[in-house]
Amino acid sequence: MKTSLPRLVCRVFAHAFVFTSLLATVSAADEPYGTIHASPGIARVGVFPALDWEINYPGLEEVAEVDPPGKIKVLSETTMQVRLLGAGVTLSYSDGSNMSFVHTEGYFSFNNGSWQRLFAGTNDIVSQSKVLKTQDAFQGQSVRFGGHYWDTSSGRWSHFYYSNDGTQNVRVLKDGDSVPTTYNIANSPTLEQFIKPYLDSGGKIDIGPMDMIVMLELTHTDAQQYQTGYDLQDLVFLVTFSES
Ligand SMILES: [Ca+2]
Repeated sequence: MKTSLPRLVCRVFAHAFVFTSLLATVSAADEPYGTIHASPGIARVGVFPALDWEINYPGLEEVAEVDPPGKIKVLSETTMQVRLLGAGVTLSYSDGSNMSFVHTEGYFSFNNGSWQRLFAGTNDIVSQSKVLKTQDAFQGQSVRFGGHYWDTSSGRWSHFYYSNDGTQNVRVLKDGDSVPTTYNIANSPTLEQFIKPYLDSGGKIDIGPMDMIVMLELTHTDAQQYQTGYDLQDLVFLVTFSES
């Protein structure tokens, strides 16, 4: 179907209207918007100028930002989907044999609200494609993550770490960020299989442009960052942002 737009543009040219480009912005900055470019700048009657139309989509930087080290701040209306990529707390004999995944729980808090449990179990039951939470959000709202595991040796829950609790145990990272371990996680024997598809060969996060990854360290403290057990893979969430 023909639209009336080219005819309108040509009529403008027919009146020998001089311009360098014709711009038409069709919606607000936080939504996809389009721009028309026309050339040549001057067109005679009967000459059809070349038009091209490009559509621009909002980038992640317009939708959300990291409140370091581990909180997400929403910058414009969006819908978030949260998936769990893995739960990497393991238990083994002192010689490293008989390794098994440990029961772990992952939590979500929207806009400083109460903690909602998104996951309970071991890595063996994690389905990376399963959406655990869909959350609509507006500018100024925030998202936090938390977690702990069942410590069989002490018979109680481990310390509950959560976003911006005064520790570095929860980190939110974007595409291209380096995993903030003190050693190259990509070459580490402690690297979990579940995180490999989300790292490039240099150990940087490789996710979609509208994604954030949330990495939790549950077994080690800030003071133990030089130990290989400080691997930030004890719970790993993927958060994907889209338009509401
Ligand atoms: Ca750990």
